[in-house]
Amino acid sequence: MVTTRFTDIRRFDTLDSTNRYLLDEARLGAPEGVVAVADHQHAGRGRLGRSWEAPAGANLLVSVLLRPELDPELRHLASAVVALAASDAIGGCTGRVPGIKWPNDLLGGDGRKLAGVLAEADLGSRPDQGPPPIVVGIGINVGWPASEADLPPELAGSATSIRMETGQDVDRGQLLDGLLTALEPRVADLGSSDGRSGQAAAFRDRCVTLGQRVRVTLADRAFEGTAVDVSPEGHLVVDGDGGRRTVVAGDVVHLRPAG
Ligand code: BT5
Repeated sequence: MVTTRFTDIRRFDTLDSTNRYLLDEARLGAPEGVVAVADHQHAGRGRLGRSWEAPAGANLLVSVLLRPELDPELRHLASAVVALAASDAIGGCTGRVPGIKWPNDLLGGDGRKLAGVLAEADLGSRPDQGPPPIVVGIGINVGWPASEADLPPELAGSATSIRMETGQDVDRGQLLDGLLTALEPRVADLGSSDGRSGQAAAFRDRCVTLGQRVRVTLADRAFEGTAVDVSPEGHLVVDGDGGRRTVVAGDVVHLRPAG
């Protein structure tokens, strides 16, 4: 593995959540680059209080601690680079590079969810500990579900895995190596303006949401339009009936195909 940043890899049989663990470590002063991997999570987190499901030993459940110097409106780029690195790593292991649904999902060929990304920042951190920590976690469905029959009713028709997509049994350790190796230069890019716009452009190139008619649900309203661009900050630009709007990842409850 070629990485200088992600050398402290902490492995657990069981944790409540790798994101929770690293947020606590960050509060205690852990540096950028600590990685937490669990075979099983008993309280895996999705966005906005949703949960992330995976049986023990089947999938990759990993979080990384970043401390990028990013203005608040650029923070989504921290999760964007993790999604990109995961897409790189899956492509490296299987020969098929998955597309990314803005803001945080990797999709299989038929639009089912193959992986989800959750970024959580500790904005109350002490200034003497450097930029606020951002913990970015990703759950990649590797071996589970093995088939549609494995899925609980609430995920039927909406989740897939590397196994289901390709028929391959990918080694989770190799996938993690690939992810961290791909992530290293992408995180380094967050430190410069050119690097950031390069990462946003890479995200735009892999973003399968563009060109789609979408329904964007925010906390207090919803609207429809066509997703036309990803901004240099990583926001989604939507051409709607009421004009062009820029949608920020943290404000979105759901983004679904319209109609
Ligand atoms: C996400 O949330 O997609 C972020 C998932 C992040 C999980 C990782 S695992 C390592 C780290 N530690 C954590 O505690 N979390 C991170 P969201 O967009 O809110 O999607 C959650 C929704 O996806 C759920 O409400 C389900 O409908 C669905 N879902 C749950 N588990 C799934 C799975 N394994 N595959 C596909 N869909 C799933």
